[in-house]
Amino acid sequence: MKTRAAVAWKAGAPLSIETVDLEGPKAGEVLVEVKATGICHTDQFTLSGADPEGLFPAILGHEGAGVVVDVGPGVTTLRRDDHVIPLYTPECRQCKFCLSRKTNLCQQIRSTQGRGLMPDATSRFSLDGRPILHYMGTSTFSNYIVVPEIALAKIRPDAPFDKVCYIGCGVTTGVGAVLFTAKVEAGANVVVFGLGGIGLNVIQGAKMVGAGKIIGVDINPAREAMARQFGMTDFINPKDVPNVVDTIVQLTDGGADYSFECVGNTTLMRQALECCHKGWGKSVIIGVAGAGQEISTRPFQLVTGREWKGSAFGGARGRTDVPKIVDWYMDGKIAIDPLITHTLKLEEINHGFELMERGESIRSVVVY
Ligand code: NAD
Ligand code: AHE
Ligand code: ZN
Repeated sequence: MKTRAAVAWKAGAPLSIETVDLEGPKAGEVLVEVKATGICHTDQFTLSGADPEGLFPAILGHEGAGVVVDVGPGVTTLRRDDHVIPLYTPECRQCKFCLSRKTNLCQQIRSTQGRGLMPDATSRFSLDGRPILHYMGTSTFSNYIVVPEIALAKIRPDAPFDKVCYIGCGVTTGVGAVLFTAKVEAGANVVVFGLGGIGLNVIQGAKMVGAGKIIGVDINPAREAMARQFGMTDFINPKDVPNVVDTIVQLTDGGADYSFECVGNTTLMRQALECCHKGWGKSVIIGVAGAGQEISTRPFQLVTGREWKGSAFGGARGRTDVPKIVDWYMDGKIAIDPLITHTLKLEEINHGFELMERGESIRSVVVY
């Protein structure tokens, strides 16, 4: 079949709207009509060329929601008309990683997904006979996609696509990092570096579990108002203080219980670790740093009890946890609507990237 899609032909160039060919689902695969997709900073990171795994030409996008149109042979858990969220972190429930119960990083299809291919090592997308690669196993910047069954979370049919698409990455990543990765407890002091599409969701997760102080750090002063609305108690603009780490240590009587880096900046990653409380402070890296970058700190920071860890997709097990997070939204336990600052048509997708780069949007959502 044919589908409209925003194609990334090469790094650093705007996306190009094309009508591409899409092959139908093979065994264990599902054809999905994407109804809406968010634009995450990771899409921008890949398009910029800074992602060592970034491959071109490709159809980017990984924050979508849609409807099942057709299923391939052997698909048992989904059928036509089911509402779904594509998962860049699948959940096969059979691999060593899934069975460990220690991680959400299902590896069943990771090697082909990382090469922009379906599990049979081919692409379903092409134009004039030339293959176009998938991205993060999802490619939600295409109106129709083919996705493995294990990479789809079935969600309730009354959830609005143009809002719950954000649960496909940003909401789950931020809220999940608090609940599933850090397991923040009530009363704990939390520091969030970067108050964008991810960091604001860390704030709402922290508020949800009853955190004590919730300190936000951002160089964009326009982020303060929205962050306060979501539960931030204190705001630090690094440009206004001589030393961010000292300021946080003073505000928290010795350091944060938990910190989250939601920018992808290795200098901030170090600050996020070093602002943590001696003996127990935990710092979680969420931000994705550019190709070849490294983090550093004095080992003494770890010897004296601080912990450094990372979180992908908020530690959430997609098929199990995503439907629950959709319920939280529908029950009013988490907010999404105020964070979706712009709704665009597919033809306007490059404007969505510009808004993010200029710091004018939290999330832009493309509605098909
Ligand atoms: P965003 O662009 O919406 O937000 C980034 C925020 O960081 C902005 O508010 C910006 O003003 C702020 N910022 C930039 N430089 C700063 C600095 N030096 N000090 C303080 N604040 C600064 O991006 P996003 O969509 O929220 O994504 C954030 C990061 O998380 C990106 O690196 C993205 O790739 C990554 N990410 C990771 C996962 C995961 O599973 N680990 C999932 C989604 C996104
Ligand atoms: N490809 C990059 C790494 C990108 C990365 O860390 N991706 C996150 C999701 S970001 C979503 O916005 C992730 O889940 N990683 C786990 C995985 O298996 O990719 C690079 O630096 O190579
Ligand atoms: Zn993302």
